[in-house]
Amino acid sequence: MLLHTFAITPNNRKVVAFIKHFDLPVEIHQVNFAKKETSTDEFRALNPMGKVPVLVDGDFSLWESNAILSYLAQKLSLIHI
Ligand SMILES: N[C@@H](CCC(=O)N[C@@H](CS)C(=O)NCC(=O)O)C(=O)O
Repeated sequence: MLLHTFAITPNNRKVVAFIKHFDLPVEIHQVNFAKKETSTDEFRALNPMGKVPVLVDGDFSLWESNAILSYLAQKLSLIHI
């Protein structure tokens, strides 16, 4: 899995904290806002809103930090929805 994130904001930090706490196999990619990385067609294909965090799991992408936390928690069988 791959997480597109931006280090300093709470919505991003809580997802990274969860990943590190559970030592999940998720590659962390810091987006570069200065280079308008979230405005590219490639990124907008992952999240049409152009915001981070975005989790990519195979050909599935998910945005909204709380949705990502729920998805990861389900993967760990911490919760069942
Ligand atoms: N409700 C969303 C908020 C996402 C969000 O606003 N992300 C900000 C950083 S915390 C962002 O990507 N801003 C860039 C932009 O709006 O262009 C979540 O919890 O993931």
